[in-house]
Amino acid sequence: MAQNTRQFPEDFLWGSATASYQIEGAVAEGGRTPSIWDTFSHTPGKVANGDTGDVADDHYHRFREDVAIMRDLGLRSYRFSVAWPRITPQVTPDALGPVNDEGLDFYRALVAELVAAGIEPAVTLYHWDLPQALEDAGGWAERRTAERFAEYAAVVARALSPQVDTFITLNEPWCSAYLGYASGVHAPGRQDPASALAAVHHLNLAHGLATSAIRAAVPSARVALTLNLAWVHAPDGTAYSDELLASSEGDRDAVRRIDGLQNRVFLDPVMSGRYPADVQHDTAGVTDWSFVRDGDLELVHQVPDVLGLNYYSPTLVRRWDGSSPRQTADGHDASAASPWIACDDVEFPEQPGQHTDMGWAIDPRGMTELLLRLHRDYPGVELMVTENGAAFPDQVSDDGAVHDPARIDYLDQHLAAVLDAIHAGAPVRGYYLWSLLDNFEWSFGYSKRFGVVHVDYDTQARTIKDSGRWYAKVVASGELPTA
Ligand code: IFM
Repeated sequence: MAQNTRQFPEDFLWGSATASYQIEGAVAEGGRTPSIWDTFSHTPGKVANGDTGDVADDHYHRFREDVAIMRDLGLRSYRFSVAWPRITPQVTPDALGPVNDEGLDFYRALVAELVAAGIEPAVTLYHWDLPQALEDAGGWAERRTAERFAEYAAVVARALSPQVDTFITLNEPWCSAYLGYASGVHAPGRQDPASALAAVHHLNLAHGLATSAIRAAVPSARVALTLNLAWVHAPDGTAYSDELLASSEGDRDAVRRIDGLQNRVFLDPVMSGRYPADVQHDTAGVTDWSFVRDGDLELVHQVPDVLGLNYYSPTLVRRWDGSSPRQTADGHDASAASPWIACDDVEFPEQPGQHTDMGWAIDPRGMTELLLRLHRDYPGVELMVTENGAAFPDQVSDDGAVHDPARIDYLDQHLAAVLDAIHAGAPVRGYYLWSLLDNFEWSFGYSKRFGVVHVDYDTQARTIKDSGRWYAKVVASGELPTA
């Protein structure tokens, strides 16, 4: 009998993902103190329409209803993040401060609800809501933030184990470092490339220290790291390969640089205990990298049990000729500070084809390519798609439903791309759809909808979209429908 090529492995973990500041609300309840996103979103002009996460999806009060929706959808796993300022609200750069039981109790209750519904929790420890007090002392540009993070990580792991067995140290450190400290379009909104590169190192250090701390506190825990890696390619099809390190010219140089800043500056130290020499060389005019102390690379070099990939869109680059209008289809504002440090001669042309409401090109090939690259470079490590999904301008129709065929199409294509990687041998253990609920999309506020469940922000009514029903069928059958 022919192999069903649309069928996933039997033990494939089907889930969906959210993050604390994007859904919880209740920012002043349960002993929580402000995070950098509270400060940033309350700063005029930083977030579309002046939106904040003060209420968001009110998940803090409605988590039982949300877990019931997940159960109805038949989800096997739920990835959520813990808000650090709920757990140690008095943290300072020198001391973690007392643990706030009320904060832990919220997550204990959520985990209990999930387990009772037969849904496996996966916990992200840092999804961008840094306690403001730490930012006031330097934030991720300051080494002690990484040290406190490791202590906080062990507290959470101890409190939520064994009901939770997978702890993801960081979500997308690329965004924390470059959007937070170089372009400033994310909290804390700083525009200082040297601080951004210091943040890169301290985030890597935070992963390493936290991994050791979790493993010491809870030896049975599985530790993961989630990176938003880029499938970087040029108009002539050149994609990153190590050969580009030797011959860097024109578009090939652009591919190498962007790959270095987005992929290798995180993968190389964590997986191999070294920083990419070309990135250090390219950025030597910005910083001397003296924030990397003797012995740090051994601390950072903590290979996770699971590597999480967040993939949404491809990254098309080429060498900018210096005269024609510079293209920035990656979404950064050409007239403002760039997240791409020492890349003044790189531009991001628009990729032809369809785009989501974020303006992101739709190209599932990157999903397969990145999973295969991770498998080739790190053969023993389990892989997980920890985020994938799309924003579209959904509306509730007169029939009361939300018809979102474009999202169904996007999910179908990207799940097929995951299957391609599995068939080629990549050990991809699961997939978390971003996102369960429409939510606070950072500097875009509530103007972008990623959920498979629609949220009416006036009434907090939840409506499962067509894509949610479609995903439920895929989860139940373990296979993609044939066209
Ligand atoms: O909403 C974000 C999420 O917080 C991190 N990954 C990308 C998503 C969509 O932009």
